[in-house]
Amino acid sequence: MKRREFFKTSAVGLAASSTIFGGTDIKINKNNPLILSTWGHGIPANDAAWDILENNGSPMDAAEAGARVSEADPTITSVGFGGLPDEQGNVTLDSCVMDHTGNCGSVAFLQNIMHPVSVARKVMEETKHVMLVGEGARQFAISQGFKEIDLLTDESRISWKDWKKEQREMTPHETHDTISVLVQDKNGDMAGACTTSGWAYKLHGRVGDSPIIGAGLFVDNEVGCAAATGLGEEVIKTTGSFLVVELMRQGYDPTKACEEALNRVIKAHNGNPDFQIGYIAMRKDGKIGAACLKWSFEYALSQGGENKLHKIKGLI
Ligand code: SD4
Repeated sequence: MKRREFFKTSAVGLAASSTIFGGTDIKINKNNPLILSTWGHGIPANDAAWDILENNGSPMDAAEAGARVSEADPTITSVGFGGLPDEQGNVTLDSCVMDHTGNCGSVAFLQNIMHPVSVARKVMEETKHVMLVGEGARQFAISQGFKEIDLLTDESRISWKDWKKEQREMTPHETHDTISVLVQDKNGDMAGACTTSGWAYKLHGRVGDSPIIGAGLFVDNEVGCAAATGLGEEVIKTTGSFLVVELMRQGYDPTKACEEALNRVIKAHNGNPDFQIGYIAMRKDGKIGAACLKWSFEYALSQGGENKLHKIKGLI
């Protein structure tokens, strides 16, 4: 065999072995689409994502559509329109997307735009970059046809004014309802989206994990995908979502992978962290998992025509 042909054959061989995890063969989940998202508002997000899959949309289309539902809902105070502002009263948004080819896009510290997830997707598809922040991200959004709006609702303005009177430090577990949406389509391909207004009354300019690829979200179409909610600073320190996916690659079951990623945080905080982190994970064979540090966590799972909320307890 000629050297060049040998390399060609080897490359095919490598691609074919993409379903081997920790020495175990795992079949790719096909003809069984799945949508997994964080918290109770994952339910309407999953419904929107499911509609897209049913109409032959891509997993990326579905994940984006799901995230947009929470972004547009003024009653969700941790995402998009109606999200609680920073300490100066500015709503600043973080979001990212990643598709089945490993392509990704992200925006951080974006203001006055209703759908950061769609701007993140435009960054992925229309630019050579992965991440745009702040004023540059806003200008890019406008150049792409996004309209500017005031993201502060009457209710969130009142909450911010009340907070200003007391200046109480918000504990991180009070502000952790980021929406992350993970999707696997009927071909077994995966994509994800993550979007948030972040930590309520944060310092102006603060960016969390949600727009950071590998922290708030990671998709590896060979292995699986994962996403985070909770205290972004601690998710970033452990590259949480990437870690969960890598643990699945090593053979960890999705829930065990989420738990192991959280164990590292528990260890770093001497066994007693006083904040919340939740992970959701989806493996290439269609197995899903989730875990959270403390208290409880809910995730929404759509599968086979059912869309249900599941509640789990914290590890500690
Ligand atoms: C962040 N992970 O910015 C986000 C917080 C969150 O709703 O989950 N907010 O740290």
